[in-house]
Formats: sequence, structure tokens, C-alpha cells
Amino acid sequence: MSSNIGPEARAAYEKYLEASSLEEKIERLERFVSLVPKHKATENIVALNKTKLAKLRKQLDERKKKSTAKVVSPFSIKKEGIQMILLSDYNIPGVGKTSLLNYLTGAAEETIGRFNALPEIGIYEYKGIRFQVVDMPSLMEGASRGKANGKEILAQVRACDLICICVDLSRNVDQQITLILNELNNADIKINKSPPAIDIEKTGSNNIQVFFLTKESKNHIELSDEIKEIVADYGIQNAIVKVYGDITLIDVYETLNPSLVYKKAIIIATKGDLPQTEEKFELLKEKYSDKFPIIIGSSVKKSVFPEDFGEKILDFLHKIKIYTMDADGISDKPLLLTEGSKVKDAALKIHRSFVDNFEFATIIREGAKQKRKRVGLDYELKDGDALEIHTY
Ligand SMILES: Nc1nc2c(ncn2[C@@H]2O[C@H](COP(=O)(O)OP(=O)(O)O)[C@@H](O)[C@H]2O)c(=O)[nH]1
Ligand SMILES: [Mg+2]
Repeated sequence: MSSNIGPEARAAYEKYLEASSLEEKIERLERFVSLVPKHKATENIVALNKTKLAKLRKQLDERKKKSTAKVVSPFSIKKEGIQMILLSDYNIPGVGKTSLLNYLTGAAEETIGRFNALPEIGIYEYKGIRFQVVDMPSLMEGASRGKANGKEILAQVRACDLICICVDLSRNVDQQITLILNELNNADIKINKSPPAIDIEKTGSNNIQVFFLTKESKNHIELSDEIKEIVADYGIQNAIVKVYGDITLIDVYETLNPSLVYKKAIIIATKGDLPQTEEKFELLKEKYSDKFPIIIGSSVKKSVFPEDFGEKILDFLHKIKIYTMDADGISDKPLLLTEGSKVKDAALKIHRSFVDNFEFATIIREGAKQKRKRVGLDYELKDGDALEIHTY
């Protein structure tokens, strides 16, 4: 090493030579380069070591890329159709999720009665509509803190369309439901609740203003100061808070929590063929039907399960079935739209060009006074409508 570099830089270089990890090498070489006095005689040393640095940095980058290379978790499920997740607590023997999956979809028969550590998937078809049924490993107490792959399971639950809480009627049902609701709640998953009727929009100035925009919301005007306090406590200095309906102060906290998700859930009670399960099912309905509009009693052993399960779910999720038709007839695979959708929404779902070149639509509605009707893009559709779109 040239003697032009001075004792401090020399010492730094020696330290660099002793470095073992890539990160350490980079750090020490950077320090060395910064300590070398910059003049003609040291130009080469600086240039050389800068090149060396660039190389080391590139090596580090590549190593990082490799280590973060996408590993697809077996828990991350590609969604198809309407996704329903079967959840239960952990017990031996199991609650009957895999039996149910098999009953509905024909999948995973061989794993009934066995512990499954990974999700299993099947497709339940109802009137041409596909429901993806996911049989999740059981939730253990502490799942929301990560126990037994709890984090992975709950991450999937956050993205599903419907949670099916499965409870074994031959065991204590309160215990099972409480455990699951606790874990869902701890994972910021709210069940069968609409998001609060509040909107909080951060602004650049003017402090916090609260507006009550509907008749119902005006009943809560006295909460105004407390709302401001909560929002300010959260660290927001300037915001417009809009209240649209009935609210409580808890709703304000919920609106401020960006991690909350709102999910629909039903209860499926299993093993209804076992002794004393009938009484238990009645008690279950009595106690939980406020929170759960759909509680299903079932027995896979005796093939007891609602025939119109698909219809019940679609109703609950506010979905309507629209059957497209053309000169060849009516399709047997419906489009699924959200209640309140219009002809335009259906057209968009088929192809943008149906909207761009739209002339008129024909609707066939069973049971209507005028069964066949000519309508425009703004016409509201109803479940079961057959729809033909005419374009220019
Ligand atoms: N009596 C009765 N037993 C059932 C029923 N459904 C499942 N089982 C039994 O309960 C045990 C656990 O079922 P499984 O589907 O593997 O539960 P999982 O662990 O929740 O997937 C098995 O021995 C099943 O045969 C049912 O409807 N009635
Ligand atoms: Mg199972």
C-alpha cells in the first residue's frame, strides 16, 4: 500500500482486510476510501478501491435477491370463484371439515380422520357457479400470535369471501365458537359487521373538522368533540371526518385502524347424527342467530345438508345470477353480480365493447308482468334475469 495515504487510512485498510462478512467488507472499505487524502498520487488507489466497492455491493445485492426469491407458501391459495374457508378449533377427533369438503366437492377423501397441516381445496358447483371450498388446518388458541401456522391461515382468511365456522355438535360449542371468534378478532378480522359509517380524510390544514351528513348521523352531533380528541390522539392534526350514519366512539377507533377487515361468516354445525345433538343445535341457534344469520345443522354421515346451500350463500353475499342469451339460447353458466347492478355492469363484465357499442338490451324476467322487455344500460337487474345485449 502506498505511503501517501497517511496512518489513519492505512489502519482502516488493515481493518478492511480482517473483515469477514460481505457487509463488513463494504462498510470498512467505504471508510477507508473516505479517509484517503484526495490528490494526484492517490487517484489510482481511490479509483481501484471504488471499483472493488462496486463489485462487493453487487455481490451483496445478488445475494439479497436470491434470499428473497419468491417462495410460494402452501398457505397462499389462488382464488377461484367464490372462496369459502372452513375453520374449526383443534381437537382429536376433528370437527369434520375434511368430511364436509369431501361431501361438497369430492376432494381429499383419503385425509378424513387424519391431521392435516396444510389447506386442502375442492370446487363445489351450484347451478353453474363455482365455489372454492378451502379446508384449513385447525386454529389453535394463540393462532393470531402465530401458533401452528396461525398467521398464514389468518392471512388467507382476510382475503376470502366467506368464513364457515365449523363446530362439532358433540362437543361444547360455546368453547369452539369463542376460541375462533377470539382469534379472528385478535387478527383484526371483524365478523358480520359493516364497516363504520365514517370517513376520515387527512388534510393539510384547518385542524380536525367533523361533519354529520345524514339524518341518522345528526343524532350523534354531541360526539363531535370526543371524535376530534380520538383522531388527534391518533396523531392526526388536520382532517375532515365525515359521519354517514349511526355510530359509536368504537367505530371511530375502528376507522383509524387500517388493518381491520370486515368479513361475512356462517356457522356449520357438524355431526348432527350423534346423541343429544338436536337440543344442542337449538341452543346454538338461539344464542348465536343475532350475530350469524346463517347457522346450518349437518351430518355428513347421514347426508344431511341443505340442498340449496349455494343459493343461501349467494343471498347472504348479496350476489345475483344473470344468464346471458343470444340467438343460440340462454347460457347455463350465469354471471355473478352484486345486488343493485345494472345492465351496464353486466355488459362490462362480458366485454368493454358491449358498453361502447351498446344499442339496447332485452331482458327476460320470469314472473314479471311483462316477461320480455327492452331496456337501456341503466336498467337494474334482478336475480335470475336472462339478458341479451344488442350492439351496433
Ligand atoms: N358421526 C359423525 N362423525 C363424523 C361426521 N363428520 C365427520 N365425522 C368423523 O369425525 C372425524 C374427524 O373428521 P374430519 O373430517 O377428518 O375432521 P377435520 O379434522 O375437521 O378435518 C372422522 O372420524 C369422521 O369420520 C358426521 O357427520 N357424523
Ligand atoms: Mg381435516
